[in-house]
Formats: sequence, C-alpha cells, structure tokens
Amino acid sequence: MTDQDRIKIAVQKKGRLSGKSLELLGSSGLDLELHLGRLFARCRKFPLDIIFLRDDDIPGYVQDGNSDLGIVGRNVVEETGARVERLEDLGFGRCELAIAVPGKSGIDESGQLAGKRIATSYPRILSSFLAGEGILGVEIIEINGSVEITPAMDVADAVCDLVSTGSTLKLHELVPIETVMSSEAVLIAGAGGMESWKEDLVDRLRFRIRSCLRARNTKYVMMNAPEASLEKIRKALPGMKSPTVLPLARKGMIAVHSAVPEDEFWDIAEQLKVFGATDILVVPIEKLVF
Ligand code: PRT
Ligand code: ZN
Repeated sequence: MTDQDRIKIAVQKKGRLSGKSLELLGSSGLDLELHLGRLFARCRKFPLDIIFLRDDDIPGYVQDGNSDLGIVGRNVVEETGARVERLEDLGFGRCELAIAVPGKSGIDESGQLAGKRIATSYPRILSSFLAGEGILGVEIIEINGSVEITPAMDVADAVCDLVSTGSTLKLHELVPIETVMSSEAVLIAGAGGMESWKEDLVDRLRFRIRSCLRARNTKYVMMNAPEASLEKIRKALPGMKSPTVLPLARKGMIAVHSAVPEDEFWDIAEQLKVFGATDILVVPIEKLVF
C-alpha cells in the first residue's frame, strides 16, 4: 500500500479533546503508532494517518482538503464557519455555550442584553444568535481566554463562554441566563464529497467508531428470574432484540441476558426487581457490532 492509498484525520494536539479522540480511534482497532511530540502518527492496522493540530485549525484543514476528516468541537466548527459536513456526534467534550451575567446585575433574560457589552471568544456564533433573537445594539468584545474575569474588570456586562460543570462561572459569581448552543466533539469531513476509494475507507472507519460509541452507551445485564416472569421481563427490556434465556439448575428459574442502554438502566432494574429478578449483574461492553 502506498501513501496515496491512505486517508488523513486531524485531531487536537493538546487539550480537552486530545485524549478522548485518540482513545476512540484506538478502540476502533486502528493500532496507533504514537511518538511523543510528533505532529503526525500512523495507524498500523488501517490506512489512516493522524495529524495533530490546534483545534481552531482543524475545520479549515478539512474544508481545504488538507485532511480528509477531523475531530473537533461543534462550537469550533460553527465559529470558524468552515464548509464541512458533520458525520458523527462523538459523545465526549460535551459543553454549552452560554451567556452569563454577574449575579447582582439585575439581568435575568437575554432580551435585557440590548445595548450591553458581551465578552466572548465566539463572536460569530454570538452575533448570529443575537440577530436571530432580535437583540440589538450589543457590543461584542472579542477575547481569547479568561473571558470570565471581564465583568469584574468592567470590560463587559456579560460573557458568552463554554460551560461544562459550571464551577468557573460560580467562582466568578456569574449566573447563566441563556444557552446559545450545545456542543460535543464531532467527526467532520469536507463538504464537497471525496473520491470513492476514500469514501469506502471513511465508511469503514465510521462503522467502527459507531460500534465503539454504541458499546459505551450500552451495558450487558445478566439476572436470575422465575420462569413465569419471562414475558414481563422481556417487555421491560425496551428496544432490544430477543434476550438470551438459559435454564438454571433450580427448577422454575432462568437466567436472562440482555444489552441495555446505560441511561435507562436504573428504571429498567427497578421494574426487573418488581418482576422477581435477582442477582442482577451489569458488565461493560467493549464493542457492539450490528
Ligand atoms: O490549544 P487549542 O486551541 O487546541 O485548545 P483550546 O485551548 O482552544 O481548547 P480546549 O482544549 O480548552 O477545549 C477544546 C474543546 O473542548 C472546546 O472547543 C469544546 O468543544 C470542548 N469543551 C468541553 C470545553 C469545555 N468543555 C470547557 N469547559 N472547552 C473549554 N471549556 C472551558 C471554558 O472555556 C471555561 O473556561 O472550561 C471552563 C468552564 O468549565 P466548567 O467546568 O468550570 O464549567
Ligand atoms: Zn483553540
């Protein structure tokens, strides 16, 4: 295989998305050959090369065809305005771009921001949000980093910044009043399509990524139950294919195994207990291939 037969993916070199991006590619069975400090890595088991970049540069690289794919926050994609296509939502790097004001400002909804100063690293997203809401006369102050200190310095009346746990806002006595967008890491490709051999490789990679993502959100649940409850238990396991049912040595008892969406697990477990299930065992799934 020559270098011409390989595709490229751009990931963040150093930051919040770097570890999780590599972890996802690693669990997709690519066998990454990483060297500390290098701007480039190769996969041994898949014709894919990884380019490490600052996250702000990734959408432009993908738009211009210098990289076929990229992993980056949706917030960065929107802010750069790059012409790229979003292929997959990757479920990590979740955050919200929110407008927040000092607790004592007397402002509690975005309509009151007309004529005020808002500091942000996301002027493009913010101005289109304000225009969409018909909020006029806002002075957008573009700042790279430490946006949250600007109200205390009387540089701005409000901030528009990324929030995940909310502790940074709290520390600076700021209160969120509006969510401008929700974001997470996304897999992107150029908007203009690509040659068919590349598309085939991208499809194979997406299939692997989806199997890993699905596995993360799913748990394998095993339980013992009275045979008479099987029908009720089967109904309590929503959206799943037929569960595995095995006889137990004790007469009238069975073991039921099934994959369950993680966020529904506790609701399902409560029902299972009502139907007489015991010894409910939950184990992680590494891959889930349909
Ligand atoms: O060097 P490079 O340009 O590549 O990195 P960067 O410094 O621009 O980005 P980085 O690594 O900080 O973030 C990369 C991406 O992670 C962002 O573009 C988002 O998509 C995503 N992300 C998820 C976040 C956060 N959560 C987050 N909480 N990015 C930044 N923050 C910051 C926020 O700006 C604020 O300062 O964390 C603080 C708030 O966090 P909480 O937990 O206190 O609310
Ligand atoms: Zn950045």
